[in-house]
Amino acid sequence: MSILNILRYPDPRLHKVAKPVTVFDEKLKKLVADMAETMYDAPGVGLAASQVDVHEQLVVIDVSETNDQLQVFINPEIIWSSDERKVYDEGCLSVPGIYDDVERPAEVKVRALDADGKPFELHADGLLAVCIQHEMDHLKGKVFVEYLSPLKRNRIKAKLQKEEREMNKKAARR
Ligand code: GNR
Ligand code: NI
Repeated sequence: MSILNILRYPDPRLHKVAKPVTVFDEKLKKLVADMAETMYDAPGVGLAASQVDVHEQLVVIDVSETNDQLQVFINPEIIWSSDERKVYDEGCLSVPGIYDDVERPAEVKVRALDADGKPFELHADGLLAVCIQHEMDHLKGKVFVEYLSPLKRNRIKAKLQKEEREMNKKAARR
């Protein structure tokens, strides 16, 4: 298994639209395992393939306290969402250190395939519902900061670009 590099906002590759998975083979299983390892290592509660520069419709999520309830969603579709909305203070591994409120449907029903290509449906609420919608946005090339005001988004962009420059300077000195 390997830990994959997570793209950081405002990397333009985060805005690519992911294509459906069509082949369910060992290579896909390896990608799922590497994405799970990368998510647990980060640590995060979810990871979309787009974040590791693989532009295929694949998401891993584990919202359990014990980190032993991995859920894999391939080619996910939201087939129902509640009229009720909830605000959640979201974060993102591609936008490190930034948290802000995002309003989304409180509950969703999702249809997806598992790592073997077998279809399943799931009704989600709470953090799982937030996470599924956040990850599916990544697959569409959307990062949660795009829900914030342009002023906030530009401040976040500037802060992360500055951090990136500092990181690159440090790396060059070594
Ligand atoms: O680890 C994560 N935590 C989180 C918290 C609130 C709302 C969404 C998330 S998802 C995030 C991991 C991530 O960036 N997934 O794309
Ligand atoms: Ni994210």
